[in-house]
Amino acid sequence: DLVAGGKTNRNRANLKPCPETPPGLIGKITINARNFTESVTNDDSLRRVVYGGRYSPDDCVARERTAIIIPYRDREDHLDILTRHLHNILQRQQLEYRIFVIEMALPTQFNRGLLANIGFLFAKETGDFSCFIIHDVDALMMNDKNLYRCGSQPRHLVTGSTKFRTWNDEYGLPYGSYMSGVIALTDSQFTQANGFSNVYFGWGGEDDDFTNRVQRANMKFERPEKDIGIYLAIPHETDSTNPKNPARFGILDASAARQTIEGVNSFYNNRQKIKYKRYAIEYRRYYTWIL
Ligand code: BGN
Repeated sequence: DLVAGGKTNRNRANLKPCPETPPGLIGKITINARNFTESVTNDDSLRRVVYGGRYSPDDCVARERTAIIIPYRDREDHLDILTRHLHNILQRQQLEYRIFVIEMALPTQFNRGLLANIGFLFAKETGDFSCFIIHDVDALMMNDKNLYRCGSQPRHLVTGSTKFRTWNDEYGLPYGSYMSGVIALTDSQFTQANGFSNVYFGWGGEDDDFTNRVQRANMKFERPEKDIGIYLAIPHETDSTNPKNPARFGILDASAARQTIEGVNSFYNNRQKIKYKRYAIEYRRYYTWIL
């Protein structure tokens, strides 16, 4: 019984649950925007990560076993910053967790919803997770009290991001029903919504579709307190190789009719189970990478 950190702990069965409120939290985190990794590279947390990007506290039993799922393409610098940042904070939050990075084989157009579904299915196959977090690659949480746990309803962990800053709010949202960036759902919540739609290729719409799915499944997104769910978006150029999907408006309009026939349960029309071919899997230092 080798636990995280490489130490053998034969008394795991006797461990107490971790406290409801993790004792080591700091609150608002300062991130050096000119040198993102500076604040975490000196931290012991990176040494405690087990290859494949996982961790489990060795002095208590975590209250949540969280799978972080990052739909990904072509943002290696962001991934490096985000994963270090997460290891640093999620360990302070005393979570058991693992980071999965799901990448689509080119030349297919990016499909964030499909990757989220596959990440969810893959994580379920891999471990016994109590919470699934679909995470943008460029979103850095700025308050470690934003616990990466699930709730009795699906959770939108973002109350504001620098990506949507306005003249009077450093951390904004583009519109009230925006539920994207970082979301946390249990297996049953994600399944009840039938996951994401698989048919949005290119940029935009898949997240609004998912918001509608959650609502139609009689659930409601909840957010943390305003000053807790704040995020720094790593600045980047518009991604010219992931163009806006011009069909997204029409697809979104017809979203209700597709909810039960395509999603995490099936690819389309229930004719086939969602299928994907795994080209590669690598247990990298800070995350598990699946192509
Ligand atoms: C919305 C996009 C979202 C995106 C947000 C924030 C659409 C659907 C057509 C109405 N939605 O406009 O996908 O996350 O902007 O950038 O394009």
